[in-house]
Amino acid sequence: MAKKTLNVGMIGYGFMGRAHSNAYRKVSQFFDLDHAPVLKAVAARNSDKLEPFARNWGWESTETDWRRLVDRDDIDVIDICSPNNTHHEIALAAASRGKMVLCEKPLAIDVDEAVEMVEAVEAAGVANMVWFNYRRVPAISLARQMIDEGRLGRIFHYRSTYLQDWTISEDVPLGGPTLWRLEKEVAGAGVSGDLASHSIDTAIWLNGPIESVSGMTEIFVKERPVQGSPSERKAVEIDDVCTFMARFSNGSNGTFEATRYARGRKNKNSFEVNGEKGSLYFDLENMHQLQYFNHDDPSHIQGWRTIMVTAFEHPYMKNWWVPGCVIGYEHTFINALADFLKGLESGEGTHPSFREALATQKTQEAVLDSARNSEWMTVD
Ligand code: SOE
Repeated sequence: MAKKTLNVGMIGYGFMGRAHSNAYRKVSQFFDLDHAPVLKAVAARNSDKLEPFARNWGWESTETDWRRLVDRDDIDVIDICSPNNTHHEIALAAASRGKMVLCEKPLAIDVDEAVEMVEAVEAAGVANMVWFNYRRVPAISLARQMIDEGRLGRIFHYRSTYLQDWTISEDVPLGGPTLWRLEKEVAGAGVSGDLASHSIDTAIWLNGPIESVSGMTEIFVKERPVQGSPSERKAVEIDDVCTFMARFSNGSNGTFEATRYARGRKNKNSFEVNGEKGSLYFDLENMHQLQYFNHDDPSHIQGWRTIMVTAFEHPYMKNWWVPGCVIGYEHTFINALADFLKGLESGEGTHPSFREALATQKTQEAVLDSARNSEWMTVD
C-alpha cells in the first residue's frame, strides 16, 4: 500500500534540528507505518548556515522567515526546534492554520504561555507532541512496563538526578547558539526547564502525578561575558542548580537534583524507584541497561540484576538490530517520531501531548516558586 505522505516544516537547525532531521529520514526505514514524513522545508534566519544544513539533511526547500513556512499550504506538520522563547508564537500561528504541532522541550517559557499553547492546539483539533525523548529509551519504556505489570508493588521512593558539568567555567559566555540556555529572556528558566523538565516528564510517566514540591536553587556564577561581545558582562538570572523534594499522588516521596555543576558528569540522567516488591535503577550513561532487584527471588540468590535491554521482546528493539546490538541517543528521537505517527494512525493520540507537558511545566514552575518563597508549593 502506498504510504501517506506527511510534509514536515521544521524551524531551527541546532542540536535538536539535527536530531529531528535524522528521525524524519530514518523512521520509515525502521518502522512499518502508514505515514511517511517528507522533509519539505526548514526555516531559520541565517541563510548562510541554513542552506548547507538543508543540503546535508535533504530538506527540499528553505525559508528565512518561519511565518512563511507556517503559511505554506504544502506543510502538514510544524516542528519547533528553535529556542524556548519562540515556541509560543510559532505554536499558536501553526495551530491557527490547522497544522499539527511538534515542539521541543520545555513546552514554553512559563505556565501562562504553555496554557495558551494547549488551548490553541486543542481548539484547532490538531495533533501535538512535545519531544521528551527519554521516554523512548527502551530501558525507560521497559521500566514503565514493569511498573505497570505490578513488579514493584506499592511505590515508596522515586529518586532522580540529572547531572552535567559544562557551565562550571566562569568564561562560558551567555547567549547565541546552545548558550541561549543561560539567558533568561530566551530560555525562561535554567536547569529546571532544561534538565529537570526531562526528569519530571519521566517521573510523571513512570510514577504518576506530582502533587507538591519543595525546592532550592542556586546561581553559582552570577555574571558572564556576552557571546560575541566578550567585554560586555551580563547578570545570570537562570537557576544553575535545582534540587527539590516531591510528593506524588500515589503517596510516594521523590527527590530530584538537576545541575550543570557536577564535575565529571556529562549527561547522567538517572532514576531509582523503590517499591514494596522490588526496585529499578536506570542511568542514561549506560542506557541499554536496566537494574532490577526482585524481593520475590529466593533469598540465597537475591541481588540486583542487570537487564540488557536489547532483546526483540524489549520496547522498540524488534525495529532495530539483533539482540546485544545496542542503540543510541539519536534512536530515542526516531522512536518518539514512530510513536507520534502510530498515535495518529491508531487514533490513540500522541504523547506526551501539550496538555501532558503542561503538567511538567507547572511542576517546574512550582519548584522555582517554592525556592523563591522557601515554602512547599502545591502543583496546580
Ligand atoms: C543541555 O545540555 C541538553 O542539551 C538539553 O537541552 C537536552 O534536552 C538534553 O537531553 C541534553 O542536554
